[in-house]
Amino acid sequence: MVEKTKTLMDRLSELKEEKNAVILAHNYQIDEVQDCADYVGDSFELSKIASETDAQVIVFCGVHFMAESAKILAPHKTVLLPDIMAGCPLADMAAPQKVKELKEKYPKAAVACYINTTAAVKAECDVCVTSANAEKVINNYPAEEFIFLPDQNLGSYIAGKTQKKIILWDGYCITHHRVTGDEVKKAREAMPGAFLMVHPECRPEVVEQADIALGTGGMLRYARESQETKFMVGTELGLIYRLKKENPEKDFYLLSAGMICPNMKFTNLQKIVASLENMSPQIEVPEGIRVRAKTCLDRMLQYS
Ligand code: CIZ
Repeated sequence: MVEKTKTLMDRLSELKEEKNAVILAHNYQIDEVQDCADYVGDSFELSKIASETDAQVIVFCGVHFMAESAKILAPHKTVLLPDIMAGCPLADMAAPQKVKELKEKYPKAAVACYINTTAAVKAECDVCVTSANAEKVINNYPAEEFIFLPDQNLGSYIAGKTQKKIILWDGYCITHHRVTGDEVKKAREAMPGAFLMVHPECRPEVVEQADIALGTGGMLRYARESQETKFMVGTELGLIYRLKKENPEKDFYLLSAGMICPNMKFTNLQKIVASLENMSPQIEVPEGIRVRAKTCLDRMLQYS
């Protein structure tokens, strides 16, 4: 470990004790952030940990909507997002006003939102989903028609798994959507025999060519339990670090060199230490929005 990192790690340990803090890192974070975290996981796993931990301060190393979800579930805790500019372009593709307009246009439809939405959008929706539980929630929720937002690719994927009617929103994750069917065809030719797992945020033509479509938690489980030893991975680069760490005897290759989310790379060890020293930037959610957004998240638990 280089001297500077060691000093920062020592300082982080002192601050964690002094402030009674826990460090949560998303699966897409850079290596040093994953290594210094108390827990690494997907956004929902981390929000649940946030709500159950005894720590008073939660340092959420991810993007803005994730820290908001932690604050929604743990309103009495201080939630820090080490770089306030770490946003989610996909979450920003949905605004509460447009949700209200669509609800008027389709009065019989329930509104299901992906967890990648702002608290203000969740407050307008009936039920939240993650990529891991979307199919189950949609099939179990008592409605026959859904407005699904904001990810059109995840929405199309679910539409193929249910008899229910899905009205798609036109949003997408820039990191997953950039991969084309042609690129996948070439990647498969270049690496015959590799098992291809992709995220359902990828385009339908990419998902069709994959061996399996899973969220990050599902990919980690599959890699651990399967007999396969060589994987091509169609999701954000950060997951490759965790996959290799947990399965040192297996090989993992990123499906496409462009699968890097710039926002997920904003956070580093130095910013985590600074956020605890300054107790900033803190995430706040207005109570009126928080209570309604929590209902949307609670229903996800109820129907998944
Ligand atoms: O829910 C999450 O953490 C995201 C954005 C992706 C995933 O599949 O874990």
